[in-house]
Amino acid sequence: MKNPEFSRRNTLKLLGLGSSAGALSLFGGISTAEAREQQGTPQYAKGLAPVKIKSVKAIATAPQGSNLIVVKVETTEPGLYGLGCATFTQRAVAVVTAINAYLNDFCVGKDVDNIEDMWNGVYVSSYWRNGPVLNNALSGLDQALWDIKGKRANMPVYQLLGGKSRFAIPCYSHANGTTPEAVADDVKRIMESGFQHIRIQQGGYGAVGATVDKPDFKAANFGGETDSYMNVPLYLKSVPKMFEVVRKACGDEIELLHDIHERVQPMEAINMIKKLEDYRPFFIEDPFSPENMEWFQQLRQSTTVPIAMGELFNNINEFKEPMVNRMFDFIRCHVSQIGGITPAMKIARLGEWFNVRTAWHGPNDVSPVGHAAHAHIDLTVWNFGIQEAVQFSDKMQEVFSGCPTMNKGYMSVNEVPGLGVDINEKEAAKYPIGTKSNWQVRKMDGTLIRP
Ligand code: GCO
Ligand code: MG
Repeated sequence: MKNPEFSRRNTLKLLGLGSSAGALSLFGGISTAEAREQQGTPQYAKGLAPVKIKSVKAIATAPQGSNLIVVKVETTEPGLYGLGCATFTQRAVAVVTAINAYLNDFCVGKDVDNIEDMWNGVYVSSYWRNGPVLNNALSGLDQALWDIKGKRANMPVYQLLGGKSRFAIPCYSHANGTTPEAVADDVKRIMESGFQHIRIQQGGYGAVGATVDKPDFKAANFGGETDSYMNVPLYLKSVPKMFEVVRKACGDEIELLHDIHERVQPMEAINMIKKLEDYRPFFIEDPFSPENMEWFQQLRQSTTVPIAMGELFNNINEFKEPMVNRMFDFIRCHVSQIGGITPAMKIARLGEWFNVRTAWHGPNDVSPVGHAAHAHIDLTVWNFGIQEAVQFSDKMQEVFSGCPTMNKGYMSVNEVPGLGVDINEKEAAKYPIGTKSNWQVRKMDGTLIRP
């Protein structure tokens, strides 16, 4: 005879009361509380107490000159900690304060596993939000929590993000020179090391380094002593010439990129980009300032040269619509400037639906932890475009172990649980950060240029 207790309704109620926990107590001979406790603790953490955040601190270091900020999240599980990049090199001290004075208090005692909730919690915790300082602090925490989750899951973060869509990450390197011929020589040198994508700049941004004449504002003692001068007409003429010389010297195969770095008037940028069509640029970056997003319509109607935009973006409202309206082809966010891996994955997924590919900002003022975070995302997302890469000096690798590696133009991550990068705090302390940065660029009459 069927035991009435086993009636379907009772079984469902039991299961409803805590799903399989009830079943476990029914069939496993242990108390419901034990079963719920056991059921509440997923397989990978069976026997492990829930892990809480014990402390959040900023580690500041500058082994290669650029100020780098890394967040270290320590947990209640001995030896388990995470690292995340919070590098805003021009205002590094402000980010350190945001982390040590606010983030630590907010996070201590909270569960390490709920990254999405932690992200949104910190994001609104200051009421006012979306700024470079607070977003970088938030990014450090976010990346560190992903690092911890990878270590708890015993797998590299890219596996948590969806696994590999490619065997390694194609990257671009930087060629420079004060003349087009010198740039071409530098491109050849970099091609020999296997890169198939190379950014070309003559004299740095805005050809500032290729200008010899003394500007009128300096003769008039206007502006600061260290302010630099940009000869806009010379720059606008030099870029098409540089592409012509490099294409002739290095061939049609190599993918060439250039960064206008928002330094000219929108219509000047549009006219110059049109002159580059014959040289098939892979992308032209930051033709306009984030303050001039409306000009993209005009640009799209004027030329089909692929465009990359975004290292200065902080706020989703700056790029959501332009992406949906396909106003550029590559999104170049500085991942820590927008708040870390969590928002970057959302931006990449959004881009997939509108053919906008990723090209995360990856210069010297990103820590090796940040470069690793880029790489884990890059390995996973289908709409990956290209990754900006840098070389890590020996000093840098003494401070940071497990840095991503470069081989023939491809970046690879350290195949260990988490993001794969660790820090030696004693070594890091040998290279204190500074507060000086100079982004004052002026025209002949002294007018400041958005740098
Ligand atoms: C790039 C960038 C950088 C920035 C620098 C600012 O495309 O790599 O434009 O070089 O100028 O990161 O601190
Ligand atoms: Mg740039």
